[in-house]
Amino acid sequence: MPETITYDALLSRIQAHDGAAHDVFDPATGALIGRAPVEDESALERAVERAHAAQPRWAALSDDARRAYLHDAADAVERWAEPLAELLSREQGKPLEGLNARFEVGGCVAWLRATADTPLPHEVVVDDESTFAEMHYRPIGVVGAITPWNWPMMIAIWQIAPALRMGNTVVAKPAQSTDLSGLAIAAILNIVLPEGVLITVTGSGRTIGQALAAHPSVGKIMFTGSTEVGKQIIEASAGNVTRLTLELGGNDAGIVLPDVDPAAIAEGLFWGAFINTGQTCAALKRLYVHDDVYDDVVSHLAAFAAAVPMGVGLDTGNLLGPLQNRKQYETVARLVSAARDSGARIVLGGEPDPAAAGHFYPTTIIADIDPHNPLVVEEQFGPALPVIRYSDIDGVVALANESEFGLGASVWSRDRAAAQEVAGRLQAGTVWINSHGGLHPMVPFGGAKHSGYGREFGIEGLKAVSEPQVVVG
Ligand code: TAP
Repeated sequence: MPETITYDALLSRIQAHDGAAHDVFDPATGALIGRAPVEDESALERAVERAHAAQPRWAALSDDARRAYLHDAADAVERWAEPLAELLSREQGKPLEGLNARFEVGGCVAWLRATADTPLPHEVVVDDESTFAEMHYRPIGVVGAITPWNWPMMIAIWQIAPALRMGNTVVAKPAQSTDLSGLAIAAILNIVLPEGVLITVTGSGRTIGQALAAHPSVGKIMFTGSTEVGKQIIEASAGNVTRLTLELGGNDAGIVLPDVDPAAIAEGLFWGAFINTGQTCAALKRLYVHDDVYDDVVSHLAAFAAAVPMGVGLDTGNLLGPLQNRKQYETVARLVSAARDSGARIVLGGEPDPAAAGHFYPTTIIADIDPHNPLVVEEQFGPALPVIRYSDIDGVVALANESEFGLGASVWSRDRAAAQEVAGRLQAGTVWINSHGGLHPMVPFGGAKHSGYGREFGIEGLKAVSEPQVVVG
């Protein structure tokens, strides 16, 4: 019998059928969509043991064999793409269309294939009369993969695919508010992967996540989430000298120079800030605009923003959705209230509908705001963008760099050399020119300062999940 590729078939593979579980609700409608298992530390212990036992066989395969598995996994995700996107939309809230659920599933396929195809040959570091030395990249062992709820399938793939490619096995711990999405993407990969190579354990971060980070048989933790939890992972893993890649919070600045065409950049600014309804680590979260073009940039941006539909993800035409959870909704509401109370000008939005069933916060743009207002200083992680006026480039660079975060930044100008000069003064892991937040599987990505350390993607990303070994002679 061929597999039945439907949403119900996907849900029945991953739902809790017995044992401890929690209800999962659609953040757009409040409807119950399923039940997710809640596992305990003994399940984590069993998972690490299984992954540890499976690792030598997986590592003993040739690199080509593991690359073929990743392509087979990409084929499986392509076959199941529509049910995966539907689940993502129902559980995370993001619409099917636009840079949302189908786009995220497509990103999983693209990253699986790119990770399979990235070459990582031995590197000759010295070859002279006295010495021949090469760098080889060996597996670490078991990798723990801990993910957030904003891009729950794609970020899982960012961690899992390179770890598998390099001969590690993986124990994955999804964010509890999107654990069906984490279970689903792993279940589809497991249609093709050998037993024990990828195991998902669901449950609370404070128990399962902490135990994974502290486990002596886990050689590396790939973590994406908040800076606060990142610090807890550093502490939990220190005793085992566990390797860490930490992709943490961000509060990306965008700096608009005075020579821009405000109409031409409005769309790029909007999607830089509002992709995934603002719930993106490297979204543009504070926009600094030169006084000469300030009013025009604000009005073109607000006009573009007002026309972008927000609503239930499965309804045709919507490009923005709800906040994924109530806690995040409350953070955005608190920060917008603080901005309003300070006398900042609400150009668009700012008035959520109290009767809405889901966690919808309207697209909000706030102008004439103090650079030290909480909406500017804190990470809002939602659809509310502060636009700050500036007149002095040294001053605005200093403001951009004041943040403890340093994930991304952008500079907007018709003059590439001028933009690059400003880019060179910004403390951020990535600086985009005339765009914000675009990622590519071959371009290393990661943060400076409290946005974390280590780099994902491309050759750097493969090296990050391997143990470098120098072979001399
Ligand atoms: P967190 O609360 O940090 O949760 C992230 C993950 O860590 C979840 O799976 C969580 O499990 C788990 N966790 C919680 N406490 C833990 C502990 N003590 N030990 C180990 N694991 C623990 O973040 P979030 O709310 O999901 O995501 C929002 C934040 O992530 C934002 O700051 C955002 O900027 C950042 N983020 C960064 C990036 C990149 S690439 N830099 C990408 C996306 C998001 P539970 O869900 O069960 O608590």
